[in-house]
Amino acid sequence: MVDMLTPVLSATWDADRPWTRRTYEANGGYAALRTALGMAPGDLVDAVKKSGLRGRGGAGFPTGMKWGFLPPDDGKPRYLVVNADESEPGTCKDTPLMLATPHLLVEGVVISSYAIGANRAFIYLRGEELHVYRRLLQAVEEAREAGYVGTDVLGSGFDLDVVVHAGAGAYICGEETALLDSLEGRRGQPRLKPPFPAVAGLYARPTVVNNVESIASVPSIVSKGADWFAGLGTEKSTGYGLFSVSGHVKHPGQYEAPLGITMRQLLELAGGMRDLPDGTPGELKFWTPGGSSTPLFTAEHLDVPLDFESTMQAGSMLGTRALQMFDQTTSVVRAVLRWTEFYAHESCGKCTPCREGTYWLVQVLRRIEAGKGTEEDVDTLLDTCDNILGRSFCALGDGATSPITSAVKYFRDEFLSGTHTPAWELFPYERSSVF
Ligand code: L3W
Ligand code: SF4
Repeated sequence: MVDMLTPVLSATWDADRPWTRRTYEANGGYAALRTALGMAPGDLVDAVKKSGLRGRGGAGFPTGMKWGFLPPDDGKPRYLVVNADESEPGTCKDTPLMLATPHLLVEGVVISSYAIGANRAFIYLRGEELHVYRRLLQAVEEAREAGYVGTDVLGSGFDLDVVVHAGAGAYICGEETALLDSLEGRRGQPRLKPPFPAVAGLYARPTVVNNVESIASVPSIVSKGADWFAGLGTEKSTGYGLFSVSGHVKHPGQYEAPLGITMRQLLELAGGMRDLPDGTPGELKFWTPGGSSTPLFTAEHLDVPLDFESTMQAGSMLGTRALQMFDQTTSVVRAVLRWTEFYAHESCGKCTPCREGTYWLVQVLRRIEAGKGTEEDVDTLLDTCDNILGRSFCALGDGATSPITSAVKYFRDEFLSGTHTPAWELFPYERSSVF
C-alpha cells in the first residue's frame, strides 16, 4: 500500500529542521530555479501547460492556461499572488506545507514569477496563522540572503520582490477577487468577473492568483519534467496531491499520492476507521471529498477515483482533497448545522441570497437539531438552498448548500427522527471529537 504514496511536496517533512534553507538545499532545493532561469519564460509556461497541472485550491482550473491568459508584457507591473488563505473547513494541506518546507513555496514563487514576467509577488496568508507568517518571513529573508530573491536573481538579470501579507482571518478572502481587494487595503468582498484577475487583478493590473500547492508543484515540473508529471494521476487530472485525511480514522494525516487514488485505498493507508471506546468497530457513515463545500459522500463512494472528473460524475467535487471521515456516532444534522453556522458567520453580506439564506438555513437546522423538525422544515431547507445555489455572487453561497442538500439526499430520515444525540453523550471519551 505504501508504494501508492508519491512524496514530492512532503518528501523532506521528516528531515531535521526541514524549513531551513540549509536542509532544503541539501535535499536538492533551488536546483529547479537554476534550471528555470536558463529557460525562456514562454518555455516554462508551455511546460506547465504540458504537465496538465490543475489548480489545487479547489476549482481545478488548468494552471498553464491561466498563465497563458495574461496579456503580452507591456513593461508595466504585473503580479503573482499566492492564495495561502486556507480556511475551508477540513482543509489543512497548505499550512503544513508552508510550515515544513516554506522554501519549496518560495522557489515555486520565484520560478512562476519569472515565467509570467512578474517582478513582485505576494503571498496572502490566513490572518490567524502567526506561526506560519513568521516561518514564511524567515524563508523569504533566507532566500534573499542567498540571492534567490531580490535584484538580479542569481545573476540572471531578473528582479523579484516577495511580500508576505497576513490577512485578517476572513474565509471570504480565499475567494481570489476578495483577496485582491483585501490586499489593496479594502474590505474583502468578491468582485464581478469578468474581468478575471489575469486581465485586471491587483491594482487593475494583470495578476495570476494561484493556490500554495499549485505553486509548490512547479519546481518538480521543472526538475523532473512535464511528461513525468503528466504520467502521474489520470489522463485529465494529472500529477499528485496532498490528501488530508481527518476525523474518525486511526491515523489521520497528510497522504501524498497521485490524483485518482480512491478513498478505500487512502482509508487503508490511514489504518481504517477507529474503534469506538466500547470496542465496537467504527463504521464509515459519511465523508467530504474536498472540504465542507463539496457534497457529502457515503460508504458507497469509497471506490470513486479521487480526480476532478470522477468525483463530479459521482455527484460531488474533488475540491481541496479535505477528506473528513465520520463514523456512526456522528449526527449528520449536527455536522451540517456546524458547517452552516460557519458559512452564515463568514458570509460577506454582499448579496442577498447568501447573506439572508445562510441565516435562515441556520435557524431551520437548529430547530431540526433540537428535535422539533417537520417534513415542511426539510422542504424549506431544500427550497432555501435552491434559492441560494446559482443565485449567489460567489462560490461561498453555492458551497453552503452542498452539505445540506447532499445530507438530505442520503440521510433524510435522520432530519426527521428528532434524535441527534451527540457522540460525547453516547461515548464520554469522544468529547474531544469535533462533533
Ligand atoms: C481567466 C477565464 N481565468 C476561470 C480562473 C479564475 C480562478 C480559477 C477558478 O472557486 C472552488 C469553489 C469552492 N479566464 C477563467 C479564469 N478562471 N475562468 O480559474 O475559478 P472558478 O470560478 O472556477 O473557481 P473559484 O471561484 O476559484 C474555488 C472550492 O474551490 N472549494 C473551496 C476551497 C476553499 C479554499 C480555501 O479555504 N482557501 O481553497 C472547495 O472545494 O467550492 O468551487 O482563478 O480566475 N475565462
Ligand atoms: Fe458575499 Fe456570500 Fe454573496 Fe459571496 S455569496 S458575495 S460571500 S454574500
